[in-house]
Amino acid sequence: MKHALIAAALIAAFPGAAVAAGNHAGGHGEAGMMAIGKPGAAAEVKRTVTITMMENEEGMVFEPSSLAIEEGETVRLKFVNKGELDHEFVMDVHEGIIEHKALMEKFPEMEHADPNSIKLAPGKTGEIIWTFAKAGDFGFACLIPGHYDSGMKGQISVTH
Ligand SMILES: [Cu+2]
Repeated sequence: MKHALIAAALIAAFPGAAVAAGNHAGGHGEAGMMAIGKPGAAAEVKRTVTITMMENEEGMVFEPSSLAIEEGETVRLKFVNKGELDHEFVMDVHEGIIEHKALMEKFPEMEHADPNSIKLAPGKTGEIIWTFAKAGDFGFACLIPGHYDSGMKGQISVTH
């Protein structure tokens, strides 16, 4: 309910916000398909990558901060929040991340339940199984205000 109200407020405030807050599925035909791919099936997983979220002396980081994936590959992304703060992971095209970051700064309470994102409290673990259907350069980030600017961002390179 809270989310619906915020969404309505966003759409009222920014006519373009529905696109930024949505799943970017529009116009691509296949349900759930984003430029970066779509939720994958566990049976298709060939590889597991563990991504740690944490704070360190320099700021906040993802470890590793870059992923190299083959087009069409389904990967189990496992997340461990080893920090003392909540962190999240959102993956998207770079423009999508920048738009979403601006929205989060305006509406810091915004929660997302998009399949391409996960938010973890300190000490928690989670996973996303994802099919990187198309080649391209993508990004990931923690969009909790201040975290991206402290270093919580990375790159996903999907190649043929
Ligand atoms: Cu964070």
